[in-house]
Amino acid sequence: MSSTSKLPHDFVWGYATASYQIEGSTDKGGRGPSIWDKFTSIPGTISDGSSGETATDSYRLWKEDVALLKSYGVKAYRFSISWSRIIPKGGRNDPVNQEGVAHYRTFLEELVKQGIIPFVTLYHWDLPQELHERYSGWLNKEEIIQDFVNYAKICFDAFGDIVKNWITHNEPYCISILGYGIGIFAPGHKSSTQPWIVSHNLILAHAYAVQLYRKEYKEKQGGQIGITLDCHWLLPYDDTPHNLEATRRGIDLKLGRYADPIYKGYYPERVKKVLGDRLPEFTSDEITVVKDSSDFFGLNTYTTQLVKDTQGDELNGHVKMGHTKPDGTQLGNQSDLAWLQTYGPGFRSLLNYLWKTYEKPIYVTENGFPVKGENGLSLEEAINDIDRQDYFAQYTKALLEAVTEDGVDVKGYFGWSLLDNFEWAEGYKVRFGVTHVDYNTQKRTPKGSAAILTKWFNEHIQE
Ligand code: PNW
Repeated sequence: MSSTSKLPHDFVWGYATASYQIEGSTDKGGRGPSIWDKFTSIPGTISDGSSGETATDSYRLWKEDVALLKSYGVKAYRFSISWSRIIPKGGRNDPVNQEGVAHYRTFLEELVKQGIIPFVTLYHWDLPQELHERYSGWLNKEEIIQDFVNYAKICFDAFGDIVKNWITHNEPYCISILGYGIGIFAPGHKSSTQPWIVSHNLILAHAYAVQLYRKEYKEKQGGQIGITLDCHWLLPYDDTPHNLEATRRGIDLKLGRYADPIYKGYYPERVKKVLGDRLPEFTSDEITVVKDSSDFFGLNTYTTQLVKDTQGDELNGHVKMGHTKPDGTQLGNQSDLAWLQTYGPGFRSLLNYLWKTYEKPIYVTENGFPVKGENGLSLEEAINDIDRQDYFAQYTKALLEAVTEDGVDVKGYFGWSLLDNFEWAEGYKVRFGVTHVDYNTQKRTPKGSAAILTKWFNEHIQE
Protein backbone atom coordinates (compact mmCIF):
# COMPACT_ATOMS: atom_id res chain seq x y z
CA MET A 1 0.00 0.00 0.00
CA SER A 2 1.41 3.41 -0.89
CA SER A 3 1.92 5.84 1.96
CA THR A 4 -0.55 8.34 0.44
CA SER A 5 -3.38 5.90 1.03
CA LYS A 6 -2.63 5.91 4.75
CA LEU A 7 -3.55 8.19 7.61
CA PRO A 8 -0.90 10.74 8.57
CA HIS A 9 1.79 9.60 11.03
CA ASP A 10 0.48 11.84 13.83
CA PHE A 11 -3.08 10.50 13.56
CA VAL A 12 -4.32 9.53 17.04
CA TRP A 13 -6.69 6.66 17.74
CA GLY A 14 -8.04 5.01 20.83
CA TYR A 15 -11.22 4.56 22.83
CA ALA A 16 -13.63 6.78 24.73
CA THR A 17 -15.55 6.46 28.00
CA ALA A 18 -17.43 8.76 30.39
CA SER A 19 -17.20 9.08 34.17
CA TYR A 20 -20.76 8.15 35.16
CA GLN A 21 -20.81 5.19 32.76
CA ILE A 22 -17.70 3.48 34.17
CA GLU A 23 -16.51 4.83 37.51
CA GLY A 24 -18.96 3.48 40.09
CA SER A 25 -17.96 4.33 43.70
CA THR A 26 -20.51 7.13 43.53
CA ASP A 27 -20.36 7.72 47.29
CA LYS A 28 -16.61 7.17 47.65
CA GLY A 29 -13.59 9.45 47.52
CA GLY A 30 -15.56 12.49 48.64
CA ARG A 31 -17.71 12.59 45.47
CA GLY A 32 -20.96 14.54 45.69
CA PRO A 33 -24.14 13.30 44.01
CA SER A 34 -24.85 14.20 40.37
CA ILE A 35 -28.16 14.57 38.53
CA TRP A 36 -27.63 11.03 37.20
CA ASP A 37 -27.55 9.56 40.72
CA LYS A 38 -30.84 11.30 41.39
CA PHE A 39 -32.41 10.40 38.03
CA THR A 40 -31.50 6.70 38.23
CA SER A 41 -33.04 6.50 41.71
CA ILE A 42 -36.47 7.34 40.29
CA PRO A 43 -38.36 4.12 39.42
CA GLY A 44 -39.01 3.63 35.71
CA THR A 45 -36.26 5.88 34.36
CA ILE A 46 -33.73 3.14 33.51
CA SER A 47 -34.91 0.11 31.56
CA ASP A 48 -33.30 -2.49 33.85
CA GLY A 49 -33.71 -0.42 37.01
CA SER A 50 -29.92 -0.03 37.34
CA SER A 51 -27.62 2.94 37.98
CA GLY A 52 -23.96 3.90 37.77
CA GLU A 53 -23.43 2.97 41.41
CA THR A 54 -20.98 0.19 40.49
CA ALA A 55 -20.73 0.36 36.68
CA THR A 56 -17.38 -1.12 35.56
CA ASP A 57 -15.85 -0.18 38.91
CA SER A 58 -13.25 1.89 37.10
CA TYR A 59 -12.73 4.33 39.97
CA ARG A 60 -11.07 1.40 41.76
CA LEU A 61 -9.91 -0.66 38.75
CA TRP A 62 -8.39 2.22 36.78
CA LYS A 63 -5.02 0.49 36.58
CA GLU A 64 -6.63 -2.43 34.78
CA ASP A 65 -8.21 -0.01 32.33
CA VAL A 66 -4.85 1.57 31.54
CA ALA A 67 -3.27 -1.87 31.12
CA LEU A 68 -6.07 -2.82 28.73
CA LEU A 69 -5.54 0.34 26.66
CA LYS A 70 -1.85 -0.41 26.58
CA SER A 71 -2.49 -3.97 25.42
CA TYR A 72 -4.61 -2.61 22.56
CA GLY A 73 -1.75 -0.37 21.47
CA VAL A 74 -3.84 2.81 21.42
CA LYS A 75 -2.24 6.20 21.04
CA ALA A 76 -4.88 8.09 23.02
CA TYR A 77 -7.73 7.72 25.50
CA ARG A 78 -10.75 9.96 25.88
CA PHE A 79 -12.44 9.99 29.29
CA SER A 80 -14.42 12.50 31.32
CA ILE A 81 -13.91 14.05 34.72
CA SER A 82 -16.77 13.90 37.18
CA TRP A 83 -17.47 17.51 38.22
CA SER A 84 -18.84 16.40 41.60
CA ARG A 85 -15.62 14.49 42.38
CA ILE A 86 -13.68 17.75 41.95
CA ILE A 87 -16.25 20.04 43.60
CA PRO A 88 -18.84 17.89 45.41
CA LYS A 89 -21.41 20.70 45.55
CA GLY A 90 -20.27 22.11 42.22
CA GLY A 91 -20.29 25.87 42.83
CA ARG A 92 -17.54 28.48 42.67
CA ASN A 93 -17.74 29.13 46.40
CA ASP A 94 -17.94 25.45 47.36
CA PRO A 95 -14.94 23.48 48.60
CA VAL A 96 -12.67 21.53 46.26
CA ASN A 97 -12.30 17.82 47.02
CA GLN A 98 -8.55 17.15 46.99
CA GLU A 99 -9.11 13.40 46.98
CA GLY A 100 -10.93 13.70 43.67
CA VAL A 101 -8.22 15.91 42.20
CA ALA A 102 -5.58 13.41 43.34
CA HIS A 103 -7.46 10.50 41.78
CA TYR A 104 -7.48 12.01 38.29
CA ARG A 105 -3.91 13.23 38.73
CA THR A 106 -2.68 9.70 39.50
CA PHE A 107 -4.71 8.27 36.64
CA LEU A 108 -3.39 10.85 34.17
CA GLU A 109 0.20 10.30 35.26
CA GLU A 110 -0.15 6.57 34.67
CA LEU A 111 -1.65 7.14 31.20
CA VAL A 112 1.17 9.45 30.22
CA LYS A 113 3.74 7.05 31.65
CA GLN A 114 2.32 4.37 29.37
CA GLY A 115 2.62 6.70 26.38
CA ILE A 116 -1.14 7.25 26.01
CA ILE A 117 -2.29 10.78 25.17
CA PRO A 118 -5.22 11.95 27.32
CA PHE A 119 -8.24 13.65 25.77
CA VAL A 120 -10.27 14.99 28.67
CA THR A 121 -13.97 15.86 28.57
CA LEU A 122 -15.02 18.28 31.30
CA TYR A 123 -18.74 17.67 31.07
CA HIS A 124 -20.22 14.33 30.04
CA TRP A 125 -23.64 14.90 31.62
CA ASP A 126 -23.04 14.41 35.37
CA LEU A 127 -23.96 17.84 36.74
CA PRO A 128 -23.57 18.14 40.52
CA GLN A 129 -27.08 17.61 41.90
CA GLU A 130 -26.61 20.54 44.27
CA LEU A 131 -26.44 23.03 41.38
CA HIS A 132 -29.64 21.65 39.94
CA GLU A 133 -31.38 22.12 43.28
CA ARG A 134 -29.74 25.43 44.13
CA TYR A 135 -30.59 27.33 40.94
CA SER A 136 -31.93 24.89 38.28
CA GLY A 137 -28.52 24.03 36.82
CA TRP A 138 -28.24 24.58 33.08
CA LEU A 139 -31.41 26.67 33.03
CA ASN A 140 -29.75 29.46 35.01
CA LYS A 141 -27.45 31.35 32.67
CA GLU A 142 -25.58 33.68 35.02
CA GLU A 143 -24.89 31.07 37.69
CA ILE A 144 -24.03 28.06 35.56
CA ILE A 145 -21.58 29.92 33.34
CA GLN A 146 -19.59 31.14 36.35
CA ASP A 147 -19.65 27.75 38.04
CA PHE A 148 -18.66 25.84 34.92
CA VAL A 149 -15.80 28.23 34.20
CA ASN A 150 -14.61 27.91 37.81
CA TYR A 151 -14.69 24.10 37.54
CA ALA A 152 -12.80 24.26 34.23
CA LYS A 153 -10.19 26.56 35.79
CA ILE A 154 -9.57 24.10 38.62
CA CYS A 155 -9.02 21.34 36.05
CA PHE A 156 -6.70 23.48 33.88
CA ASP A 157 -4.66 24.33 37.00
CA ALA A 158 -4.55 20.78 38.34
CA PHE A 159 -4.02 18.81 35.12
CA GLY A 160 -3.11 21.25 32.34
CA ASP A 161 0.61 20.53 32.55
CA ILE A 162 -0.08 17.02 31.22
CA VAL A 163 -3.46 17.39 29.48
CA LYS A 164 -3.07 19.01 26.07
CA ASN A 165 -6.46 18.12 24.63
CA TRP A 166 -9.57 19.48 26.31
CA ILE A 167 -13.21 18.97 25.39
CA THR A 168 -15.68 21.22 27.19
CA HIS A 169 -19.03 19.51 26.62
CA ASN A 170 -20.09 16.16 25.25
CA GLU A 171 -23.14 16.31 22.97
CA PRO A 172 -25.17 19.37 23.95
CA TYR A 173 -27.93 17.97 21.71
CA CYS A 174 -28.44 14.99 24.03
CA ILE A 175 -28.19 17.15 27.14
CA SER A 176 -30.81 19.63 25.94
CA ILE A 177 -33.24 17.50 23.92
CA LEU A 178 -33.07 14.20 25.82
CA GLY A 179 -32.61 15.78 29.26
CA TYR A 180 -34.91 18.83 29.04
CA GLY A 181 -37.17 18.14 26.03
CA ILE A 182 -38.14 14.46 25.91
CA GLY A 183 -37.04 13.78 29.49
CA ILE A 184 -35.47 10.34 28.97
CA PHE A 185 -32.12 11.56 30.38
CA ALA A 186 -31.36 13.41 33.62
CA PRO A 187 -32.82 15.63 34.90
CA GLY A 188 -35.91 14.23 33.13
CA HIS A 189 -37.70 17.43 32.12
CA LYS A 190 -40.34 17.38 29.40
CA SER A 191 -40.59 20.82 27.86
CA SER A 192 -40.88 22.63 24.53
CA THR A 193 -39.11 25.74 25.84
CA GLN A 194 -36.30 24.55 28.13
CA PRO A 195 -34.08 22.73 25.58
CA TRP A 196 -33.33 25.98 23.72
CA ILE A 197 -32.41 27.82 26.92
CA VAL A 198 -30.22 24.95 28.08
CA SER A 199 -28.38 24.65 24.78
CA HIS A 200 -27.86 28.41 24.63
CA ASN A 201 -26.33 28.30 28.12
CA LEU A 202 -24.20 25.26 27.25
CA ILE A 203 -22.76 27.16 24.29
CA LEU A 204 -21.99 30.18 26.48
CA ALA A 205 -20.44 28.14 29.30
CA HIS A 206 -18.29 26.35 26.71
CA ALA A 207 -17.24 29.64 25.12
CA TYR A 208 -16.30 31.37 28.39
CA ALA A 209 -14.26 28.34 29.50
CA VAL A 210 -12.43 28.44 26.16
CA GLN A 211 -11.86 32.18 26.51
CA LEU A 212 -10.26 31.56 29.90
CA TYR A 213 -8.10 28.73 28.57
CA ARG A 214 -6.89 30.80 25.62
CA LYS A 215 -6.14 33.84 27.77
CA GLU A 216 -4.39 32.16 30.68
CA TYR A 217 -3.32 28.63 29.78
CA LYS A 218 -3.06 27.88 26.08
CA GLU A 219 0.30 29.49 25.47
CA LYS A 220 1.83 28.37 28.76
CA GLN A 221 0.56 24.80 28.57
CA GLY A 222 0.58 24.37 24.80
CA GLY A 223 -2.77 22.62 24.43
CA GLN A 224 -5.97 22.83 22.42
CA ILE A 225 -9.60 23.04 23.46
CA GLY A 226 -12.90 22.43 21.72
CA ILE A 227 -16.37 20.94 21.96
CA THR A 228 -17.84 17.59 20.93
CA LEU A 229 -21.12 17.69 18.99
CA ASP A 230 -23.15 14.69 17.88
CA CYS A 231 -24.91 14.12 14.61
CA HIS A 232 -26.17 11.27 12.52
CA TRP A 233 -25.68 11.81 8.82
CA LEU A 234 -29.11 12.61 7.40
CA LEU A 235 -30.27 11.64 3.92
CA PRO A 236 -33.64 12.49 2.38
CA TYR A 237 -36.05 9.56 2.31
CA ASP A 238 -36.72 10.39 -1.36
CA ASP A 239 -36.08 13.36 -3.64
CA THR A 240 -39.33 15.19 -3.09
CA PRO A 241 -38.64 18.88 -2.30
CA HIS A 242 -40.27 18.76 1.14
CA ASN A 243 -38.14 15.80 2.24
CA LEU A 244 -34.99 17.49 0.90
CA GLU A 245 -35.86 20.62 2.86
CA ALA A 246 -36.70 18.56 5.97
CA THR A 247 -33.27 16.94 5.76
CA ARG A 248 -31.50 20.30 5.74
CA ARG A 249 -33.72 21.45 8.59
CA GLY A 250 -32.91 18.31 10.57
CA ILE A 251 -29.16 18.88 10.18
CA ASP A 252 -29.55 22.52 11.23
CA LEU A 253 -31.65 21.65 14.29
CA LYS A 254 -29.44 18.78 15.42
CA LEU A 255 -26.02 20.14 14.55
CA GLY A 256 -26.14 23.67 13.14
CA ARG A 257 -27.88 24.84 16.30
CA TYR A 258 -24.47 24.47 18.04
CA ALA A 259 -21.95 24.37 15.23
CA ASP A 260 -23.10 27.56 13.46
CA PRO A 261 -22.83 29.86 16.51
CA ILE A 262 -19.55 28.26 17.57
CA TYR A 263 -17.81 28.17 14.20
CA LYS A 264 -19.61 30.98 12.35
CA GLY A 265 -21.11 33.23 15.01
CA TYR A 266 -24.86 32.95 14.45
CA TYR A 267 -27.83 30.59 14.70
CA PRO A 268 -29.03 29.02 11.40
CA GLU A 269 -32.06 30.68 9.76
CA ARG A 270 -34.02 27.41 9.77
CA VAL A 271 -33.55 27.12 13.52
CA LYS A 272 -34.82 30.67 14.05
CA LYS A 273 -37.81 29.91 11.84
CA VAL A 274 -38.79 26.75 13.73
CA LEU A 275 -38.24 28.16 17.22
CA GLY A 276 -39.27 31.78 16.81
CA ASP A 277 -38.96 33.81 20.00
CA ARG A 278 -38.19 30.71 22.09
CA LEU A 279 -34.64 30.86 20.73
CA PRO A 280 -32.57 33.10 23.04
CA GLU A 281 -30.35 35.71 21.44
CA PHE A 282 -26.65 36.33 22.03
CA THR A 283 -25.62 39.86 22.97
CA SER A 284 -22.91 41.34 20.76
CA ASP A 285 -20.38 40.84 23.57
CA GLU A 286 -21.39 37.22 23.90
CA ILE A 287 -21.16 36.52 20.22
CA THR A 288 -17.54 37.69 20.08
CA VAL A 289 -16.78 35.08 22.76
CA VAL A 290 -18.84 32.33 21.11
CA LYS A 291 -17.63 32.80 17.54
CA ASP A 292 -14.61 30.64 16.75
CA SER A 293 -14.53 29.18 20.26
CA SER A 294 -13.41 25.68 19.28
CA ASP A 295 -9.93 24.74 18.06
CA PHE A 296 -11.28 21.61 16.38
CA PHE A 297 -14.53 19.84 15.50
CA GLY A 298 -15.19 17.05 18.00
CA LEU A 299 -17.67 14.66 16.40
CA ASN A 300 -19.66 11.81 17.88
CA THR A 301 -21.47 9.88 15.19
CA TYR A 302 -22.95 6.43 14.95
CA THR A 303 -25.37 6.12 12.07
CA THR A 304 -27.26 7.57 9.11
CA GLN A 305 -30.99 8.26 9.11
CA LEU A 306 -33.48 8.76 6.30
CA VAL A 307 -35.60 11.88 6.74
CA LYS A 308 -39.22 12.60 5.99
CA ASP A 309 -41.03 15.88 6.48
CA THR A 310 -43.61 15.72 9.26
CA GLN A 311 -45.93 17.96 11.23
CA GLY A 312 -44.92 16.26 14.48
CA ASP A 313 -41.62 16.05 16.37
CA GLU A 314 -41.03 19.74 16.81
CA LEU A 315 -37.96 19.12 19.01
CA ASN A 316 -36.14 17.82 15.96
CA GLY A 317 -37.52 20.49 13.63
CA HIS A 318 -40.52 18.57 12.27
CA VAL A 319 -38.56 15.69 10.80
CA LYS A 320 -39.24 11.98 10.99
CA MET A 321 -36.10 9.86 11.01
CA GLY A 322 -35.91 6.19 10.11
CA HIS A 323 -33.93 3.50 8.32
CA THR A 324 -36.55 2.02 6.00
CA LYS A 325 -36.01 2.89 2.35
CA PRO A 326 -38.89 3.55 -0.09
CA ASP A 327 -38.53 -0.02 -1.45
CA GLY A 328 -39.09 -1.39 2.06
CA THR A 329 -35.53 -2.59 2.65
CA GLN A 330 -33.33 -1.35 5.50
CA LEU A 331 -30.48 1.12 5.04
CA GLY A 332 -28.04 -0.99 7.04
CA ASN A 333 -27.54 -3.70 9.63
CA GLN A 334 -29.68 -3.28 12.75
CA SER A 335 -27.95 -2.81 16.12
CA ASP A 336 -29.36 -3.28 19.61
CA LEU A 337 -30.71 0.29 19.58
CA ALA A 338 -33.57 1.33 17.29
CA TRP A 339 -31.78 4.49 16.11
CA LEU A 340 -28.54 2.81 15.09
CA GLN A 341 -27.82 0.89 11.90
CA THR A 342 -24.48 0.37 10.18
CA TYR A 343 -24.00 2.63 7.16
CA GLY A 344 -20.35 3.47 6.37
CA PRO A 345 -20.94 5.70 3.33
CA GLY A 346 -22.94 8.11 5.50
CA PHE A 347 -19.93 8.58 7.75
CA ARG A 348 -17.80 9.58 4.77
CA SER A 349 -20.47 12.07 3.65
CA LEU A 350 -20.77 13.57 7.12
CA LEU A 351 -17.00 14.07 7.41
CA ASN A 352 -17.02 15.80 4.02
CA TYR A 353 -19.97 17.99 5.00
CA LEU A 354 -18.33 19.12 8.25
CA TRP A 355 -14.99 19.85 6.62
CA LYS A 356 -16.61 21.90 3.85
CA THR A 357 -19.01 23.72 6.14
CA TYR A 358 -16.83 24.49 9.16
CA GLU A 359 -13.24 24.09 7.88
CA LYS A 360 -11.89 22.82 11.20
CA PRO A 361 -9.75 19.75 11.81
CA ILE A 362 -11.99 16.93 12.98
CA TYR A 363 -11.56 14.50 15.86
CA VAL A 364 -14.06 11.66 15.78
CA THR A 365 -14.54 11.47 19.53
CA GLU A 366 -17.05 8.56 19.49
CA ASN A 367 -18.13 5.91 17.01
CA GLY A 368 -19.32 2.39 17.75
CA PHE A 369 -21.97 -0.32 17.60
CA PRO A 370 -23.99 -2.38 20.11
CA VAL A 371 -24.58 -5.87 18.71
CA LYS A 372 -28.25 -6.87 18.68
CA GLY A 373 -29.04 -9.21 21.54
CA GLU A 374 -25.43 -9.32 22.78
CA ASN A 375 -26.44 -9.05 26.43
CA GLY A 376 -28.20 -12.42 26.23
CA LEU A 377 -25.20 -14.23 24.80
CA SER A 378 -22.57 -16.37 26.52
CA LEU A 379 -19.12 -14.85 26.90
CA GLU A 380 -17.80 -16.97 24.06
CA GLU A 381 -20.56 -15.79 21.74
CA ALA A 382 -20.33 -12.17 22.85
CA ILE A 383 -16.63 -11.82 22.11
CA ASN A 384 -17.21 -13.16 18.61
CA ASP A 385 -18.82 -9.80 17.75
CA ILE A 386 -19.08 -10.14 13.97
CA ASP A 387 -21.60 -7.29 13.49
CA ARG A 388 -19.39 -4.87 15.46
CA GLN A 389 -16.37 -5.98 13.47
CA ASP A 390 -18.27 -5.37 10.25
CA TYR A 391 -19.32 -1.94 11.54
CA PHE A 392 -15.75 -0.90 12.35
CA ALA A 393 -14.54 -2.29 9.01
CA GLN A 394 -17.05 -0.08 7.17
CA TYR A 395 -16.44 3.02 9.29
CA THR A 396 -12.64 2.85 9.17
CA LYS A 397 -12.84 2.37 5.40
CA ALA A 398 -15.04 5.47 5.15
CA LEU A 399 -12.62 7.37 7.40
CA LEU A 400 -9.65 6.44 5.25
CA GLU A 401 -11.44 7.42 2.04
CA ALA A 402 -12.51 10.75 3.51
CA VAL A 403 -8.92 11.55 4.50
CA THR A 404 -6.93 10.14 1.59
CA GLU A 405 -9.36 10.58 -1.33
CA ASP A 406 -11.49 13.57 -0.30
CA GLY A 407 -8.83 15.50 1.61
CA VAL A 408 -10.84 15.88 4.81
CA ASP A 409 -8.61 16.86 7.74
CA VAL A 410 -9.40 14.20 10.36
CA LYS A 411 -6.82 14.12 13.13
CA GLY A 412 -8.11 11.37 15.40
CA TYR A 413 -10.63 8.59 15.98
CA PHE A 414 -12.02 7.15 19.22
CA GLY A 415 -14.12 3.99 19.28
CA TRP A 416 -17.04 3.87 21.70
CA SER A 417 -16.30 2.22 23.95
CA LEU A 418 -13.29 0.74 25.73
CA LEU A 419 -15.63 -1.31 27.92
CA ASP A 420 -19.23 -2.42 28.04
CA ASN A 421 -20.73 0.11 30.45
CA PHE A 422 -23.79 1.88 31.85
CA GLU A 423 -25.69 2.85 28.69
CA TRP A 424 -27.83 5.60 30.29
CA ALA A 425 -31.58 4.91 30.01
CA GLU A 426 -30.82 1.41 28.67
CA GLY A 427 -28.85 0.48 31.78
CA TYR A 428 -26.49 -2.47 31.30
CA LYS A 429 -28.64 -4.24 28.70
CA VAL A 430 -26.96 -2.58 25.74
CA ARG A 431 -23.26 -3.30 25.26
CA PHE A 432 -21.00 -0.99 23.26
CA GLY A 433 -17.60 -2.23 24.45
CA VAL A 434 -14.73 -3.71 22.46
CA THR A 435 -14.10 -5.34 25.84
CA HIS A 436 -16.70 -7.57 27.46
CA VAL A 437 -17.39 -6.87 31.12
CA ASP A 438 -18.84 -9.54 33.42
CA TYR A 439 -20.75 -7.36 35.89
CA ASN A 440 -20.68 -10.02 38.61
CA THR A 441 -16.89 -10.34 38.68
CA GLN A 442 -15.78 -7.20 36.77
CA LYS A 443 -13.65 -9.48 34.63
CA ARG A 444 -12.66 -7.81 31.34
CA THR A 445 -12.36 -9.94 28.17
CA PRO A 446 -11.35 -8.46 24.80
CA LYS A 447 -13.85 -9.00 21.99
CA GLY A 448 -12.81 -9.74 18.41
CA SER A 449 -13.43 -6.13 17.40
CA ALA A 450 -10.63 -4.89 19.67
CA ALA A 451 -8.07 -6.95 17.77
CA ILE A 452 -9.54 -5.87 14.43
CA LEU A 453 -9.18 -2.17 15.24
CA THR A 454 -5.65 -2.52 16.59
CA LYS A 455 -4.60 -4.34 13.44
CA TRP A 456 -6.35 -1.85 11.17
CA PHE A 457 -4.75 1.23 12.73
CA ASN A 458 -1.34 -0.44 12.85
CA GLU A 459 -1.60 -1.02 9.12
CA HIS A 460 -3.12 2.30 8.10
CA ILE A 461 -1.10 4.98 9.86
CA GLN A 462 2.09 6.19 8.19
CA GLU A 463 5.29 5.33 10.03
C1 PNW B 1 -23.58 9.04 23.10
N1 PNW B 1 -29.36 9.19 20.13
O1 PNW B 1 -24.91 9.19 23.43
C2 PNW B 1 -22.84 9.36 24.40
O2 PNW B 1 -21.85 10.33 24.26
C3 PNW B 1 -22.34 8.16 25.11
O3 PNW B 1 -22.21 8.46 26.47
C4 PNW B 1 -23.24 6.98 24.83
O4 PNW B 1 -22.97 5.87 25.62
C5 PNW B 1 -23.10 6.66 23.36
O5 PNW B 1 -23.39 7.79 22.55
C6 PNW B 1 -23.97 5.50 22.88
O6 PNW B 1 -25.33 5.79 22.98
C7 PNW B 1 -25.97 9.17 22.55
O7 PNW B 1 -30.48 8.89 20.66
C8 PNW B 1 -27.20 8.88 23.08
O8 PNW B 1 -29.27 9.48 18.93
C9 PNW B 1 -28.33 8.91 22.28
C10 PNW B 1 -28.20 9.20 20.95
C11 PNW B 1 -26.95 9.49 20.39
C12 PNW B 1 -25.83 9.48 21.21
